[in-house]
Amino acid sequence: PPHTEMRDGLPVVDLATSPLPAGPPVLANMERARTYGPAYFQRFGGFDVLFAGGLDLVTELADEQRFTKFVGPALVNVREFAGDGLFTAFNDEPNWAKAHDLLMPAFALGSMRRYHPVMLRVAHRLLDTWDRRAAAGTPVDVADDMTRMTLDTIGLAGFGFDFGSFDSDRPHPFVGAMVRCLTWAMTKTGRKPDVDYGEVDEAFRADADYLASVVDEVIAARTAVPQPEADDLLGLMLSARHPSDGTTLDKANIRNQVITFLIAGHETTSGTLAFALYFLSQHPEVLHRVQREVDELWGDVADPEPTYEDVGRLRYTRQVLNETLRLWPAAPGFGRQALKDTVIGDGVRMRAGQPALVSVPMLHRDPVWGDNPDLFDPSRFDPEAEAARSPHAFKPFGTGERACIGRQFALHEATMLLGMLAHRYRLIDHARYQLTIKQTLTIKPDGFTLNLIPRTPGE
Ligand code: MNH
Repeated sequence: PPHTEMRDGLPVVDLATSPLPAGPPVLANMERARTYGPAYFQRFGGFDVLFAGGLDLVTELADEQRFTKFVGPALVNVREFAGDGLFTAFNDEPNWAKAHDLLMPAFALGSMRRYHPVMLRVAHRLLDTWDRRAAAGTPVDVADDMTRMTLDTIGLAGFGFDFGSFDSDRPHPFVGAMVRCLTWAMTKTGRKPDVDYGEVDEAFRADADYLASVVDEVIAARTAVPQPEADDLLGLMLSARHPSDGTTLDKANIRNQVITFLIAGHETTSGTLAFALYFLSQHPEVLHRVQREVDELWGDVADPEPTYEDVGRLRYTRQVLNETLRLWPAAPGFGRQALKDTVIGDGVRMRAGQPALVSVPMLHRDPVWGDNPDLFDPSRFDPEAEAARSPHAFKPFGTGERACIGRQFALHEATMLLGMLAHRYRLIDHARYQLTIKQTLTIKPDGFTLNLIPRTPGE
C-alpha cells in the first residue's frame, strides 16, 4: 500500500487526497479493502469513519450494548424523501419505536401464510410474460422483470394496490423516479464545492414529489370507499393504536412509512433474484440440484401451484439465495456508531458517536469462508456448515434491533419464485454475460438478459 498515516494501528485514507475512483462505490470500497486490509479509516471532511470488513471487528460492531445503527450521510439524504420512515429514522426518534411496534405483526411468521396467495398471483404474471418471450424466442431483461414482480408483490400484499407492472413495456414510473432519488442520495455525499447542483436538485425535487403523489394515490385507493379495517401493512399504518398511549401513526409519518416500504419492500429483493438467476445461469450443476428439488415436489405437473408449506421445503433453493446474498448482498453496507467511548479490535479507540461502516461483501469474503471465498457454492449453507460458523459471518440483512424487518417476506417471495422459474425454464446465457454491477445505493446486475426455453420437468 502507498505510504499512509496510521491511527491506532489502522491506515487512514483521506478522500481529499485519494478520492474514490469512478464507478459503483461498493466496488471501489472493496478494492480499497484489498489494498489497505479489512479495517481502515476513511477520512471524510476531517471526520474518520472506520471501514470494517472482517469478522472480528464486525462481531464487536454487532454488540448492541456498545454500538447502534448509524444513519450516515447517504441515509440522511434519503430522509429528504423517506423522512422518519422505519429505515431512515434516527434511533432516538420516538416514531421509530412506535412504528416498529405497530408494524411488527405484519411480519410475524403467520403473516407470510397470508401473503402467499398474493405472491403466487404475481409470480404467475411473470411466468405468463416469460412464456410469451420464450415462445417468441426473445430474451428477457432479468433485473427489469424481477423489479416488476417485486413491486407488484409489495404493492398488493402490503397495500392492496396494483402497480400492474406487467401490463406495460415500460417499468412503472415509480421505479425510475425511485432509482433517480436513490442515486441522488448516494452521489450527493461526494459533491464538489465548485459545482452548481441547482438543476440536479430541481430534478430530484420533481421526482420526490412524484413519489409522494404515488403514496397519496395508494392511500386514497384505500380510504376513498369505506371498508372494514384491513390488517395488511397499510391497514396497520392507518389504524393500529399503540398499546402504550392509544395513538395511531401521524399523517406525515404514514406517508414516510408508505414510501419506505414501497422502496425497501421491492428494490433489494429484485436485485437478489437477478443475481441468483445470474449465478444459476453460470453454474449448471447448481441449477440441476434446484431442478431436482422442485421436481421432487411438483413432479411433472406443468403448472404447479406451490403451497405455503412447499416453499419451506425448498431448502436447497434457499441455500442458493443465501449464497447469492453472500457474494452480492443487495444492500452492500450498513452503518454503526459507538454508543459510548470504547476500544475495538487491537486498541482502536472509538469515541461516542463515531461511525463505522460495515462492508458486507468484504465480511462475506472473510477467511472464515475458506480459501476460495469468491467461488459460488451454496453448500456453504448446508445446515452443519452453518451451525459451525459464527452468526456474525453473514449479515445481508443488517444486525440487531434495526435489522431488516422484511427478511422473511423477501425470502419467501424469492424462494418460491426461483423454484418456479427453475422448474419451468432452461436458462440460456445467450449473450455470454459478463457481470457488471449497477449501484443506486443498492446493487443489481446491469444489462443482464437471458433466453428461456420451456423445460420438461425431470429432464
Ligand atoms: Mn430490508 C432494513 C436488507 C428486503 C424493509 N434491510 C434493512 C437493512 C438491510 C436490509 C441491510 C438494515 C439497514 C441498516 O442497518 O441501515 N432488505 C434487505 C435485503 C432484502 C430486504 C437484502 C431482500 C433480499 N426489506 C426487505 C423487504 C422489506 C424490507 C421485502 C419490506 C417488506 N428493511 C426494511 C425496513 C428496514 C429494513 C422497513 C428498516 C428496519 C428498521 O430500521 O426498523
